Amino acid sequence: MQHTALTPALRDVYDRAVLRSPGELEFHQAMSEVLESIAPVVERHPEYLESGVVELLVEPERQIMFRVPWTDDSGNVHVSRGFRVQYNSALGPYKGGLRFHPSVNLSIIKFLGFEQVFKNALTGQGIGGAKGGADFDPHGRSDGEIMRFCQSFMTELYRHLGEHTDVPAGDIGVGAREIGFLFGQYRRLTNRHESGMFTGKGVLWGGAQVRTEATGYGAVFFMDEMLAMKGDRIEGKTALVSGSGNVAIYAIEKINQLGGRAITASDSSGYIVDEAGIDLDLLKQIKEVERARISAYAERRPGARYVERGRVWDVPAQLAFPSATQNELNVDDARTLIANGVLAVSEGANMPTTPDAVALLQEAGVLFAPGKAANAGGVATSALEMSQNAARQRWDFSTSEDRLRSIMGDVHRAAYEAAEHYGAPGNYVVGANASGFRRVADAMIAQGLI
Ligand code: NDP
Ligand code: 2IT
Repeated sequence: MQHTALTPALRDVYDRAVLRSPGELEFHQAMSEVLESIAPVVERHPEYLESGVVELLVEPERQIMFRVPWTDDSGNVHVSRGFRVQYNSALGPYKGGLRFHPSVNLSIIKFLGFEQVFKNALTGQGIGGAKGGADFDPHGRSDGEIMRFCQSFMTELYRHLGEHTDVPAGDIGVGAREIGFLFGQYRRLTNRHESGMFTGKGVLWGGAQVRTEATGYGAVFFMDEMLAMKGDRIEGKTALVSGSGNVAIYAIEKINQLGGRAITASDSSGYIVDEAGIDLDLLKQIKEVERARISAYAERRPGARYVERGRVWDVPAQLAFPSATQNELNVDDARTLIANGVLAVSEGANMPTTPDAVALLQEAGVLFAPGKAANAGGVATSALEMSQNAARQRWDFSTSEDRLRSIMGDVHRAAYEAAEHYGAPGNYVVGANASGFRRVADAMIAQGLI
């Protein structure tokens, strides 16, 4: 990878981290973006480098890897690998989701944990950063198989969790069903109904209103804030959304509520285009109830078409919300989006846009919101769930949504102002990283580095 913007001192930090973690390409990618962004910060404040805080920040505080044995419905034994990377707890208890997907490995969990540290700092909610998961593939597994997997996973992980220690939530492959099974096993093992040790819980048993919707809604609120700075708005605009999971579905819902028109959704097999606007009830029925493939949408909706294995970014539209997975929008996709006149990109997923694609979009004047700012609404609402659990309160939907909207406004302002302050006006990547970095680094220094 090219590091034209890395100063020699930051490059040394990067090179040492890479030597210590060879082959962890996603982690290297995430680290390189942050280190490049903070170059103007350490130039003005050399004490960050001199104190060693940058070097400490790139190394997780703790990395846990464990065996997860489970049996399928035919009685066959399988072994998965579980992870929890507890990255940084300077600002609060470790906080971040669990991902169940066959691609999961240490590099992916480390990149996600690293991103989470800065994202959580940006929310201003007093939460540290972590990520975890397993290389388990939930697709096509029965409820019983999912339950046994979750129970086995938690049987090992529970000793590392707790409301003041480490508080997981969902991510790819971990939704309401999995969180129920994971929480139930924790309760059984500890004999504690410890609401604050998990977020994204069912609303009947301690879950917060709007947590399900929060990441997708938040990515759309962030887009709205960016457009507003240019005197523009979502209303009347067409939007591309990739993915059809938790983030994508609620991004589509909020785009439509704000008067935009979301026209695509996708999964790992292909994408659908519905120029009339996505029928959200149908999409939810197929994805949340039936857990079927996205192709089923085109079979049931007149006028919609399904494109197998295509690139959702080939469809012309004004706004784009990559909301599936990392590195799903590459430099060729960026070229296509620009040629089709895209105005702005808001990342619902974590690191969905490759670094060269980000650079190209920014050079073309496309507004670009990095995931650690744009998708921070999910974890911010998790922090609101923790507050409600601690106070034994339950806020209603509109109060919770108002809080989310206001937090996204704060996140936007922090990233926007930091970008201006550090000489990169309009560059939300620099702004988000610089602002998040300073908050975590200052807390680490105040608490003593060694
Ligand atoms: P879900 O599991 O609910 O949905 C994931 C969607 O992305 C599915 O449509 C899935 O398709 C697709 N997808 C996953 N992996 C791939 C892949 N390798 N190639 C193509 N498509 C893929 O996950 P979420 O919606 O929760 O998460 C989506 C993204 O948002 C992730 O990057 C996650 O880290 C990020 N995020 C999630 C938050 C949350 O609160 N849930 C908060 C902040 C960020 P298929 O079913 O075919 O695999
Ligand atoms: O990437 C993320 O921010 C999440 N998956 C949500 C984390 C959380 O603790 O709510």
